[in-house]
Amino acid sequence: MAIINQATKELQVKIVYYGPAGSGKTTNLEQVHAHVQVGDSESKGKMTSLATSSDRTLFFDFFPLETLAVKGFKTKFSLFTVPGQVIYNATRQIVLRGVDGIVFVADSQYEKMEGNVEAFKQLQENLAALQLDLDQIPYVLQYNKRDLPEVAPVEYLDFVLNNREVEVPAFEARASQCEGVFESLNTVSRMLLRKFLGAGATPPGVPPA
Ligand SMILES: Nc1nc2c(ncn2[C@@H]2O[C@H](COP(=O)(O)OP(=O)(O)O)[C@@H](O)[C@H]2O)c(=O)[nH]1
Ligand SMILES: [Mg+2]
Repeated sequence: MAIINQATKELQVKIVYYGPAGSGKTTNLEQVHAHVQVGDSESKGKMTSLATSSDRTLFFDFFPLETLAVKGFKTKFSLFTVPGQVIYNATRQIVLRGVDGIVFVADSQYEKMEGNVEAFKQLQENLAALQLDLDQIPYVLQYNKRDLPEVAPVEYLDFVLNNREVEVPAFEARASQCEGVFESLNTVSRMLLRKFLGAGATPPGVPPA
């Protein structure tokens, strides 16, 4: 749940990277952490691991340079990944608590389609368990690993994952090359800023050229 502090003029939003194991969620966070533009070193938190397991929940937050002046509000973005392995569903639910926006990271490879579908279905179930509804939460789809040979066409991924009542923005990505990473983050951030501040487009930051 976004926190709007009228006294300090701070908006705090929580974005969760969700998807099947190995789709590239951690890679997204690492790329954002490495490349996001912030005002000074204090505006970017350390990448923190919330749990000790082979597939960790990662977290960091930052105040991007570009959003400092949206309606006088400073916006703090908190980014989380969830562990993708099946056994960690309890952790995924905990991480989803208070979520404002979601980047669903799908693995574009044909052989991963069932895992994508399963994770997407489980996302909705996990939200329902928290009395949340995906229809009420801004989210984008990221079709990652486009560099690999056996990937499904975008149309197919759209057909499988983006066929709900409202079509959402979807991005092709090569997260390990930082391609599509900021496109996804900026878009979901823009949706959040619009929702909570009614502000126009103000992406959280582009990586250096
Ligand atoms: N070929 C390719 N590999 C990727 C891409 N993005 C991530 N990976 C790799 O996929 C593996 C799983 O990525 P990771 O971020 O740990 O997935 P997570 O389980 O969703 O957090 C790692 O070896 C990454 O380097 C991509 O765009 N293309
Ligand atoms: Mg991971």
